[in-house]
Amino acid sequence: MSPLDVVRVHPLCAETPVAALQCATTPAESVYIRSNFETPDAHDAWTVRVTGVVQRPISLTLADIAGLPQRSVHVTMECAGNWRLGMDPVPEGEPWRYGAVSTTTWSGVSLSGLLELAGVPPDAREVVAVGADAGPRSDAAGIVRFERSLPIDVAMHPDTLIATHMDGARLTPDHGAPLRVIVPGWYGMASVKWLAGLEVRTEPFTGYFQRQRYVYHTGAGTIPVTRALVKSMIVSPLPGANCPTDADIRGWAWSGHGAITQVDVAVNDAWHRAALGVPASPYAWTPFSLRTQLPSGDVMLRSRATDASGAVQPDVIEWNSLGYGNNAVRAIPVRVVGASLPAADA
Ligand SMILES: Nc1nc2c(c(=O)[nH]1)N[C@H]1C(S)=C(S)[C@@H](COP(=O)(O)O)O[C@H]1N2
Ligand SMILES: [Mo]
Repeated sequence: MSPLDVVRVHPLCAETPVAALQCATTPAESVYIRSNFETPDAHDAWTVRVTGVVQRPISLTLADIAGLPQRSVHVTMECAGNWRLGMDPVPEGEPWRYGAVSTTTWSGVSLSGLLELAGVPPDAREVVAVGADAGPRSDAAGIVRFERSLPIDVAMHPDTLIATHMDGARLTPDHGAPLRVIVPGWYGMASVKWLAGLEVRTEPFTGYFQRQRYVYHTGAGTIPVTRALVKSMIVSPLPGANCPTDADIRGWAWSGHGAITQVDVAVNDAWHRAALGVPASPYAWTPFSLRTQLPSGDVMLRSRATDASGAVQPDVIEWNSLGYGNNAVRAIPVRVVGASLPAADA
């Protein structure tokens, strides 16, 4: 079995396969990949420049960064376009199914450490992370660079990292070697790969990937895509599976707006409260499970998560033209074949 389900080869976009989605920590070779441009070449002379309204513009080498205090975060990261194919009509963009989400450990240094070395003035409002990748876009003039801005408080949070490692090994080229940003709780677009610079600003950044992409375009206006919306995913049984009547329904729930407080699972139209497990970290998905009797025949399973902010997954997503943030409750059709699992005490 291939470790990734490739959606597009150039630039590489690939999903985590369903089998790997069952794992609490995604096997490193199956962590999804989403690149807007071809992967730039990493080299030992790589530097990150910290510029803008800072007190002292600086340039750090890989050795400088290796010398700063090290920190790790264990994070569920989801692409804002995950589950785009579930929208009707399907919006433009990569045709992601359910696998543009993964959970792994990222290690490196706090981004704030670099900002503090450069000196952040009190009126700083945003920090733009500048990627080394760029290319033409059909709806923009000239060459567009991958750049995204973060509010200053998010950039200064100790768990917002500049990562050098994923799952204990050096970043691979497709995951952003030699340096990338990791912003726990935010959709993936904030976690800029191939980090070449940080620009501290007092005025809002209006680059292509800030204002023309990674925004919710709805009839009502344009809203930036930021934190991940509350979502859940049943990973067992799989859609189309043959299930015994004595079923153990399991999955993951996550949100960038707070801890998961409740997951409900529906068997056809009857909703049951699922048991919640303990997430591996505050930024990682929460396991849920429901052991229940299923009726024979064709059965529809659904899951609905609630987070600490009170946000609940909607039954139907508000369509947006770029197809972001599809966190609608998903229906999993299964066929219940009657045979029972052995009783737990047998
Ligand atoms: N420089 C750069 N950073 C980037 C991107 C990109 O195209 N270029 N894609 C973003 C998007 S949309 C996502 S979902 C994540 C994916 O990170 P991964 O490929 O390591 O899974 O990277 C983000 N960082
Ligand atoms: Mo993404």
